Amino acid sequence: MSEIKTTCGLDCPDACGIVVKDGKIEADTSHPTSNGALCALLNKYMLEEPRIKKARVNGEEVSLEEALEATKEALDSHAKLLWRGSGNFGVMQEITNLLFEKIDGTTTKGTLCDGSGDAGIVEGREVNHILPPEQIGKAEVVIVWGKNITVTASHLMTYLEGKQIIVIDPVKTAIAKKADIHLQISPRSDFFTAIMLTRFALMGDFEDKEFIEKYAPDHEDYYEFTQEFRIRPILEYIGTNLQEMGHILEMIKGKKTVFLVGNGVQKYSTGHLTLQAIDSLAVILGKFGKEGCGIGFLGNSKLNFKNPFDVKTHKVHKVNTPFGNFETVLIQGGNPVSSMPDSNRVIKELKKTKTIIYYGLYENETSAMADIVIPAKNFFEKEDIRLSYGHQYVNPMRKVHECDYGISEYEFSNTLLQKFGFEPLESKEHYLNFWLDQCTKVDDYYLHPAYKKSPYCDGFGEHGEEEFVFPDEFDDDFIKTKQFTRARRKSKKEKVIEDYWLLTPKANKALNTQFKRDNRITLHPNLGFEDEQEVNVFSEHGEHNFVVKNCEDMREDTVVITANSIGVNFLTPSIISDEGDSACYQEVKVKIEALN
Ligand SMILES: Nc1nc2c(c(=O)[nH]1)N[C@H]1C(S)=C(S)[C@@H](COP(=O)(O)OP(=O)(O)OC[C@H]3O[C@@H](n4cnc5c(=O)[nH]c(N)nc54)[C@H](O)[C@@H]3O)O[C@H]1N2
Ligand SMILES: Nc1nc2c(c(=O)[nH]1)N[C@H]1C(S)=C(S)[C@@H](COP(=O)(O)OP(=O)(O)OC[C@H]3O[C@@H](n4cnc5c(=O)[nH]c(N)nc54)[C@H](O)[C@@H]3O)O[C@H]1N2
Ligand code: SF4
Ligand SMILES: [Mo]
Repeated sequence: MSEIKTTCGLDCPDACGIVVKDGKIEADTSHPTSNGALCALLNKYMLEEPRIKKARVNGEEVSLEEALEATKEALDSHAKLLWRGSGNFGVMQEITNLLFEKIDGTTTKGTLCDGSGDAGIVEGREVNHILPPEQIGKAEVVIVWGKNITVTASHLMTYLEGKQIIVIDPVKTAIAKKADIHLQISPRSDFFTAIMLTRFALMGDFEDKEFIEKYAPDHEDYYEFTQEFRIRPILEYIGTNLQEMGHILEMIKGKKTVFLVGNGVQKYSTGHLTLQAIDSLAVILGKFGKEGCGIGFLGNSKLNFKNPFDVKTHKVHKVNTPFGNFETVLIQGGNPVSSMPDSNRVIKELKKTKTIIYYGLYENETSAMADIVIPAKNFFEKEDIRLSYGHQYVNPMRKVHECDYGISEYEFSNTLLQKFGFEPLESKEHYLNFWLDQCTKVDDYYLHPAYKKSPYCDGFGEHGEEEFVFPDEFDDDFIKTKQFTRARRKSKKEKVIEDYWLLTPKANKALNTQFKRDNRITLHPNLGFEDEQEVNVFSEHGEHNFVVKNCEDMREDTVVITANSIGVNFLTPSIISDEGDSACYQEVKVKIEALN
């Protein structure tokens, strides 16, 4: 019987170990964090998804060789851009950078994902270390803050067993239903929540004096800063009260506490401040650098790695990419027409380009606009290395299937380099080993070079020599203009309802826009819509129709359209976060109009 170990390459923090036995996919039961189970995204939805098998040029099916020749001609232009998504989390995805460097092309900077949160962490701690899952296991209390853990990082659930759980989320998620306390806050009020908890902690002597004297000597200035925020209106804005805040602090007092913070808190222009304020709360309470304590955010999977694919090309922004400035745009491993914010803007810009090349696995909104379509190979069909943004293990993704269509990123780059008359790439093994050689081997797995058993146990900064940096100013244009607009419907007959917060979390049957798509808007029954009713949802950026699903788990001022929904990003803004070059999908309010 043949047996090959590999890793799931989907953009998911769990980065599960897989064993392929005689072609059959099974969970790797000896993998340290994946608990002997794989999820339905891999086991079912990915396997069912129809692939692009044939290359196309101008709508006609052609041979791969002809499509690569057409790609060469299109890239042989004055202005060409590489826009890469995160459809496959392997490091070899980035090898196309080497091609773009040689042909004097442009690449992108910034992120659609976790950049603003990351920037806030770096501001406070200087370096964003991954919290090893074992530390979650050792905690007594776990605070799940803006993370839909049962859906987006389900393998962390076993680490939560037997713990007290506090959830801070505008939606009563599955984990919120199991929690000891669920703080169902107003969206985008996390910064204030952290500030208030910190202020009450300091007022009630909950702080860890020894810890803050040593690692955060500016704590007194920070206490003053928290006092600039008026308690009553802010608690009302958050949608909480003194008693609830007190319960949370009592529950954490003297307990080993881990904070698991998700993307939900930082899809806003001020996301960096939110993460820095949550960090500050944990610092004041002394919940850093000790066993069973710490903050797990999404983490920087490439921290401390030397990256052979870092290139010095000209770069444009990934959030509001000016596609129209380029003659040729190569889109690899992504579906920007649907996944980028402000779809109207994206489509208008892409229409200005001469040639769009889509290089991916599946048909989607982006492949539909492409002039050239190149079928990719999936992560079972090529060699790669998988890093994780949720744990410390680095694993090879091995070729376990032959596939007679598609081309790997390595072959694609190498072929085009040679068509342009450049030297070929180094061997595949050269690049794979470049990454693996930077890791330490433990049994069948490799440890990340930035791995720390208990991050920040010697203090903050790269070498534990820095003090924690607290935020010292808060400037927020969005709140000034929209702070107290409340969702309301004056009478049942009124058709248009004002200003709902739009949340766009991830869905369980999709990995971003891959696999099952949706068309639902979930909202509170008190808003007076019927299940299955069709509504037009609109914002200052655009509009789209969705189908209503009523749900008591919602706040009355908030609606949810999951990130896999067709058309969701017609509603979202393409603004860039104040720090971290990140998208701000939720910096928007929407209106809803009944259509029937
Ligand atoms: N099944 C599945 N898993 C995935 C993905 C997927 O598409 N599907 N995508 C992967 C990727 S790319 C990423 S980045 C991760 C992200 O995974 P998560 O970090 O879990 O991010 P989201 O699903 O966007 O949102 C998480 C939670 O934030 C809440 N939320 C929204 N706004 C706010 C707010 O203002 N404050 C607070 N406190 N909470 C808020 C939402 O209600 C939701 O419960 O998931 C990964 N895992
Ligand atoms: N409204 C809203 N929008 C969001 C988000 C949100 O929370 N709300 N989340 C954002 C986040 S966190 C993220 S990470 C982005 C993700 O957005 P994208 O990076 O655009 O990812 P997907 O939409 O999943 O598209 C991935 C595509 O990659 C292709 N692919 C998969 N594997 C391979 C491969 O090995 N090689 C090649 N060449 N192609 C491959 C597949 O064809 C697939 O269609 O979406 C963002 N968009
Ligand atoms: S998608 Fe995530 S949870 Fe599912 S198998 Fe892959 S890594 Fe594991
Ligand atoms: Mo993401």
